[in-house]
Amino acid sequence: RQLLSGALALMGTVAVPAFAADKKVKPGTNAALIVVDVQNCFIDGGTLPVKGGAEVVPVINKLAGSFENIIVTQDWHTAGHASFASTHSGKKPFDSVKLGYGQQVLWPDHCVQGTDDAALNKDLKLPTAQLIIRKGYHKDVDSYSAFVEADQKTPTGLAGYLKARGIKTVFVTGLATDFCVAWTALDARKAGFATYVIEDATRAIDLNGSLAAAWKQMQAKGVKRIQSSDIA
Ligand code: VGL
Ligand code: ZN
Repeated sequence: RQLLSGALALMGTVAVPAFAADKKVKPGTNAALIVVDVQNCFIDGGTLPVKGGAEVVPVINKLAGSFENIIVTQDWHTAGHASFASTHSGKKPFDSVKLGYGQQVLWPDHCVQGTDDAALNKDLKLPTAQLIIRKGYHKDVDSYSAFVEADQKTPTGLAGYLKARGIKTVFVTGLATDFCVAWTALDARKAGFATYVIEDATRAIDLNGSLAAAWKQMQAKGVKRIQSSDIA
């Protein structure tokens, strides 16, 4: 019995560090950090604040040091955009409506092109970011995803850009977990990228169970759910 417990104790000491080391992910030169919509609109004081949105900023600033390639996105709507409740008579924010391409959640007016509300949050410090990609700028089509608009066919150009640069793996962060982060991660998988979402570098809107549904879909499509502490 003594021998057995000794062996188990030894296995324990060996197994724990090996498992932890296995779990750390080191982003290589062919990996990119995608920072989704860390804009004033989605942070307290903005037009569509995400609970705890400001808390992702220091996490993302720190993660940036582990990446050679960083892409930033901005939700960038026209005034009177189709995703705004105010555009549809009798509708209020968080209602939904059927548009040409399918069901659309309606939001407060937010992230209007060129406004301070649509600017990147001033505490976000990403001097090494290489591309800022804007989305949602077609008046009649929303775009949660940084890759493809809500019509499911109009590309933003991001997949082509990443492929042209030899990027194979993307790590998605930002706001909001269950909308723009999830749709971006799902489309990254569709485009053939290995895809991670760094959970503590995101915050969710969580509308009618949308957060749990988003994780379920992402996990079904092979998106890996990790924490910033898992990045080497
Ligand atoms: C977003 C709702 C509307 C997001 C953008 O960035 O997740 N959510 N527009
Ligand atoms: Zn939007």
